[in-house]
Amino acid sequence: MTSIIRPSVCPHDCPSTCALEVEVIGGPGERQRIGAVRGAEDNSYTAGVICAKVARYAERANHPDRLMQPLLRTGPKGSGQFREIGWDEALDRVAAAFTEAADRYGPEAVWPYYYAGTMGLVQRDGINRLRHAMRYSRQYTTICTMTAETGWKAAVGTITGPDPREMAKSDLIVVWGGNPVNTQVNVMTHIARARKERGAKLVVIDPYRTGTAHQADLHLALRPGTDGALACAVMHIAFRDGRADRAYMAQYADCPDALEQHLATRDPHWAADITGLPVEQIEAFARLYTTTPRSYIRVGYGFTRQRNGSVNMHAVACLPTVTGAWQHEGGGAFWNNRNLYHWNKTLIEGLDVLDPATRMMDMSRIGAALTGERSELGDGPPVQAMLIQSTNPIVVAPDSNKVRRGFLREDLFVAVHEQFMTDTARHADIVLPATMFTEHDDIYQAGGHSHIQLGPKLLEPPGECRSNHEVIQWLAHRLGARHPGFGMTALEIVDATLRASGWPGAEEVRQRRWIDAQGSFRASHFLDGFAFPDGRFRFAPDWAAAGKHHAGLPALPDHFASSDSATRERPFRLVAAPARSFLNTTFIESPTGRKREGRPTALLHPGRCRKAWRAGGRAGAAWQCARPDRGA
Ligand SMILES: Nc1nc2c(c(=O)[nH]1)N[C@H]1C(S)=C(S)[C@@H](COP(=O)(O)OP(=O)(O)OC[C@H]3O[C@@H](n4cnc5c(=O)[nH]c(N)nc54)[C@H](O)[C@@H]3O)O[C@H]1N2
Ligand SMILES: Nc1nc2c(c(=O)[nH]1)N[C@H]1C(S)=C(S)[C@@H](COP(=O)(O)OP(=O)(O)OC[C@H]3O[C@@H](n4cnc5c(=O)[nH]c(N)nc54)[C@H](O)[C@@H]3O)O[C@H]1N2
Ligand code: SF4
Ligand SMILES: [Mo]
Repeated sequence: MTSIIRPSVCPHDCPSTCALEVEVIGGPGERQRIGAVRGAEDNSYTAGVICAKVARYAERANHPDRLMQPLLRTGPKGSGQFREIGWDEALDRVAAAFTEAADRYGPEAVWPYYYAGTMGLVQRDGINRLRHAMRYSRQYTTICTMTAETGWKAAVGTITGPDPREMAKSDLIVVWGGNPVNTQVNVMTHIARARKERGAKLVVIDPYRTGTAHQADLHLALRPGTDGALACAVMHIAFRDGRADRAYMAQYADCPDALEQHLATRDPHWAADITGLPVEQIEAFARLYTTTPRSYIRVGYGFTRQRNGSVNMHAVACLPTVTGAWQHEGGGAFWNNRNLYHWNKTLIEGLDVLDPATRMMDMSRIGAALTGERSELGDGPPVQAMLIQSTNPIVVAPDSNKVRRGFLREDLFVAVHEQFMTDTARHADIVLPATMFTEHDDIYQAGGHSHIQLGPKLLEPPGECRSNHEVIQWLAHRLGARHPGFGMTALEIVDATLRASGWPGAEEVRQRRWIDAQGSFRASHFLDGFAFPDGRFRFAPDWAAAGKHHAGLPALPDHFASSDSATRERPFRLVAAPARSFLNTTFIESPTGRKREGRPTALLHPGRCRKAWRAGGRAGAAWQCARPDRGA
């Protein structure tokens, strides 16, 4: 069989958004499939490196369990009993259920629900066009990024930062609450460069000795949820030892004097008590950080997955403002580049027909919403019908028992558009088979670097798989939804969106392979100021601007003790970080990945385990562990 290599881009929810080269096996007229997948050598961020799970994507795309045909439930909810039906019948049934729910309860009884299975802008977000055109309930998109985003924006004002490729020019890289060896391998490429070429140091701040921590010169294994305390102590030391850049702060920060005064009591002893780190280790890290101008903090998501995540993110973002590291090449802090791309998503999402009066519900509270709690429903109708694309809420949303109970409701109609029979799909009334990224057109932005890339359709989908875009168009047609976007192909929407956002059109992007949207050095290092009207970084954030639940948040960076503390019955805090071979719940069907991950296990520090066991475990507490002296 013939095979050719075609350019593509990884669609998954990973900051690396790798530029790919995909082998397509089989010519026109033959049954086509994908073969080898490699990272593009000539993309300056991907630099030829991708993760192992995508390198063996053929295992996923050509998997025997892929959904190939629309399905209708024949057994009880969740039984997994379905029979195959045609697309017309499937779509007619979805449209009929939506119409019935809307007629009986009003359009807000329909709740389209999606997340990040694909990060393509058209295939992921097009569901919002249908939502807005039909005045269905809106989705407050809170999973994963909300706490991080809130903390970062409160400090910096926008979501960009110094070019991540500059890490190669840093003398110190601090990976704070992230585990890039597992979660975005390309960060390690650029760190490796800095270490090899400049002898740069790597510090990792993580409660857990991860693969990334394993490679570090210094690993600070603090208690979960105590990053704000560590950040405060480092800033305290900077002021104490005369290494705070007062001239920089006078020009670029809002209230350095108030900060200095506030930090006077946040010394390393105070932080040691909270974080569990030795004072000497805090001092050593602070010395290294405050004496290295080219210090780059690569901020992860992991440390914001705590109730005080936004406060801790804000505190960490303050560090380079105190030292002035933002000014230097290879210096500053970086979380995500989301605001680099200035998308105009009117066409994709139907923003011009959005009615702000329609109900908005928090996607993380889907359990409460589906089980009818008024805190979520407000004074609106119950949720009676859903279309779910690109997400697996029964497994990924919090309070999963409640989520499952909601999905078992007999009077709830659910259509799930999926590539595999996930737990969520198993609970659906109708299952629709979805394409994979090589089987549809889309455009992608990178969170962890600065490229816009086109991911073109490379081969015909197998079986009856159809894209998210096609399903939205067909449903819009059946439901009588009106919007110019409903008459366009995915590629036409890509092209129009690029142009409306000030970028070249789709054909030019295809020819150039990617657009590097990185701003100038001055802009990305905030040399003309941070993204607030007065240009000043916020040591004192305006939490009220972020949302209504701001009461009690600290006025300046601090340890915000909002997490549950250990008790005799519940002496541990679980850190549930991503597996290397899976991506959230994607890739769990991969035989190689399953073999590598084995069964889920929780790791306990042997000393802690022994102590807790002595204190209460024996007496039949809520947790159990193997006898600690035999190793847990
Ligand atoms: N292989 C793989 N890659 C992935 C994913 C995956 O599931 N698997 N998921 C993707 C997605 S959606 C995301 S959002 C990113 C996330 O990727 P990262 O930004 O790397 O974040 P996490 O992996 O969630 O957590 C990183 C680390 O934070 C640590 N951590 C937990 N609590 C704390 C704390 O309180 N303080 C500190 N300092 N550290 C803490 C955890 O031990 C973990 O090692 O990865 C993406 N890439
Ligand atoms: N238990 C658990 N919970 C988690 C996490 C975790 O790792 N474990 N991670 C947390 C984080 S950081 C995040 S970001 C969220 C992620 O939560 P989700 O966005 O729900 O991510 P996944 O669980 O990977 O589910 C994505 C689903 O989309 C499907 N999919 C992929 N591409 C397409 C497509 O083009 N069309 C359609 N229709 N479907 C597609 C995949 O087959 C997969 O089943 O979960 C959060 N919650
Ligand atoms: S590292 Fe992330 S973006 Fe790159 S191929 Fe793997 S999952 Fe995709
Ligand atoms: Mo995520």
